[in-house]
Amino acid sequence: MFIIGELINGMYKKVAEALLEKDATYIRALAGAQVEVGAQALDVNCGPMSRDIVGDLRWLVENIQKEVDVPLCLDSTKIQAIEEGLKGARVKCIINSSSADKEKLDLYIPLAKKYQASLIVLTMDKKGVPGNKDRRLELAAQIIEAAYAYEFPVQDLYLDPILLPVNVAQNQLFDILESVKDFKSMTTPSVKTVVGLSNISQGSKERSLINRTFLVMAQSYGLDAAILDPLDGELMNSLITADLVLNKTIYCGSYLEAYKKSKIK
Ligand code: THG
Repeated sequence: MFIIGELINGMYKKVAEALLEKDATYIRALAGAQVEVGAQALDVNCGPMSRDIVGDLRWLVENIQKEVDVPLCLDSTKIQAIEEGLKGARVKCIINSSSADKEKLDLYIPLAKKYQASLIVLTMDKKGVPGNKDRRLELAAQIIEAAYAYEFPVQDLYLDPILLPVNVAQNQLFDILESVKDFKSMTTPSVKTVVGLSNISQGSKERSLINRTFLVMAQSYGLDAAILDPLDGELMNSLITADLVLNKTIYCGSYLEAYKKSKIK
């Protein structure tokens, strides 16, 4: 499982404050702490309160990479902000994200190629988030077709079935799991798959339990990557153990420690 730390997001009050005050020390510490416990990439999102998304994303990118050298997952709906982040980054980037609309793909795929970045595409379009797995598959096919047309490597393409909160779309969760498996079977080599894990428990109690239960299930459906809270130790232990059961890592008596010592490389 490729672990993308979710905590540098202006959705969190402290991050929004740090952005406002340009508190680089706080942001750098948050980057370091996530990588320390096993994050292999960091999501970077200015949040809904930012008044200067382009400048804020650039500032975040510049300061985070003073602390860590993992790939950065540039999370914005504003393509100018993403390009500014790409320009400022000396590490590999993941563009987060495009929708499946043709006019968006025509902008984002060439951008990803230009900067040799990976690209996350959400399986949604102007008509909204799909209500079933057939529609997700249809959109996935359109996205893959566009990637082929641009000769964009499918291994650098992450499809996101859009994980919805259990308290609003409980009946969608099984379809989302099956979509992960469906997407993986569409191409050779396979496309990659990713979800924003914490979405599932927004507005619920027992958030950590819901997150880690779904994550383990999604791992067994072939999920490649997740944007998650790496400081949630129980979640990380479940992730590591599921990778072990799925024969992704070698078993030894103290596999949890061994895995953590290796910083989940
Ligand atoms: N897909 C892709 N990118 C994404 C998402 C996705 N990026 C954003 C998001 N979804 C993933 N990141 C988060 C980060 C935080 C939370 C959920 C998803 C979260 N935050 C608390 C909340 O809203 O309750 C904030 C609480 C606080 O203020 O402390 O849950 O799906 N490609």
